[in-house]
Amino acid sequence: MEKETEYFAGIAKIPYLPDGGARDVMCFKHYNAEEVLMGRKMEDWLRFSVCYWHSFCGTGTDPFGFPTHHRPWNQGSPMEAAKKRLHAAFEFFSKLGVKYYTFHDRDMAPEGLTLEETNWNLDEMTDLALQLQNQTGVKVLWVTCNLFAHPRYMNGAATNPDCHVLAYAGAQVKKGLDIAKKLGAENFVFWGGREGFHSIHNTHVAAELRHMAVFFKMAVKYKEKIGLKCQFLIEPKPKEPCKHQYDYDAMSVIGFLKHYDLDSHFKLNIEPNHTTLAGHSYEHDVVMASAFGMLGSVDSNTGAPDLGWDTDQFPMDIRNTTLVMKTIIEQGGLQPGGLNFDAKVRRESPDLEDLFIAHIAAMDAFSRGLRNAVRIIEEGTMSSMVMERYSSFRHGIGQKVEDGSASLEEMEDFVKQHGEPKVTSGKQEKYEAIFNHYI
Ligand code: XUL
Ligand code: CO
Repeated sequence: MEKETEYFAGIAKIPYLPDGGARDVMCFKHYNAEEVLMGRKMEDWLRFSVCYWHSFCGTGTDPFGFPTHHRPWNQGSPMEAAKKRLHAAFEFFSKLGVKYYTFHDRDMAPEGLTLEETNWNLDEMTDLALQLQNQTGVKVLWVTCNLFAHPRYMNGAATNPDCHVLAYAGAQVKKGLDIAKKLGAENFVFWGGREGFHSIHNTHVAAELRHMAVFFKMAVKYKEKIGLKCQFLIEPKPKEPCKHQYDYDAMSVIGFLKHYDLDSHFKLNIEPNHTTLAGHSYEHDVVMASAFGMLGSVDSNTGAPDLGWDTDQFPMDIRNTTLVMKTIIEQGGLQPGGLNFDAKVRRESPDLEDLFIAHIAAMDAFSRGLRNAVRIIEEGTMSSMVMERYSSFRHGIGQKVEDGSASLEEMEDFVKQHGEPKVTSGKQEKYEAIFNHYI
């Protein structure tokens, strides 16, 4: 057999060198995969995943400029390039030491002239993917269907006003679920980039939401039929490409799922850059989804607040990673989800080594976040302050409110007996000072 090209020649398996200096960027200084923290290996808390589309399909184009990333695997016919890309990706995963990857159906294999031809391309490419997965031990964190790039989807997929387009999306998802099963994907994501509207004048919002719910129900039914064991995830985003997207943020999606009785079949894949686009703080939707038992996975990236669009940058801020990891530990981990780097190296970072530097730095940022969160939780200073803050709910009238047995009449009796509540400081600055102690 012909020997496969080495795409990242000169780069060996990335080592853990905790004493590395400031200029040593091709090593982990904090991520030590096998090290056990709070009873679990770092790699199992973090479950890092590389996304296929940005790192292997991205070319550095932006709305104003041509490609700047000329990758050696983008050569030959579309299918030849797809195979080279897959080999390059698995070399990258192995050298980086990441156990998971994520992809859209259309990143993996080019679309043909008909649905049948497209599906043959997918069959051929996923045969190769399965072979490479078995050789390297790298697994699929999640698969998703690209229901937004092709012109047929310009008015939406599951919410398209034309049922013919909805049918196409359904056929595509059916195949997506088949390949999820074939490759042993642990999750399946729905991101509705064009499920929304640009003009309220031409949009029947109630009908579109109903159709989207029916679409999800068909997916649940087919998943059960083929015995696919994976977690379904919806990824909220408020806008871009639509002016308004139905899956606006965590709470909108949770409300939608509950309304249509779909909440037992889905969790959320939260992407912080989408959260900040919705006008929330970085950690907001991670915390909100977790509070409802709905946090399934995280597309670990960050935006640039001064730009205000989806810049998909690698997460580098230790405050943010600490808050996310604290939430993840508190809910007992993210499995079967993970931390997927839905992030792209900048257009101005075209070197192949930039792909490594970006992932290593982001993995270290999350490892520092994990280490900080472990200290915060193990030392318990903040949690005991929070416990104390809510202590009135542990006895008497508070306990009755807590267990749902209280009435308004009892509230009135209580106030008549005890008068005015005393003014209590929220101690925000004290919490912030303590949090900073761990960063
Ligand atoms: C788009 C986005 C997608 C989803 C998968 O903003 O985040 O890449 O993660 O379709
Ligand atoms: Co994403």
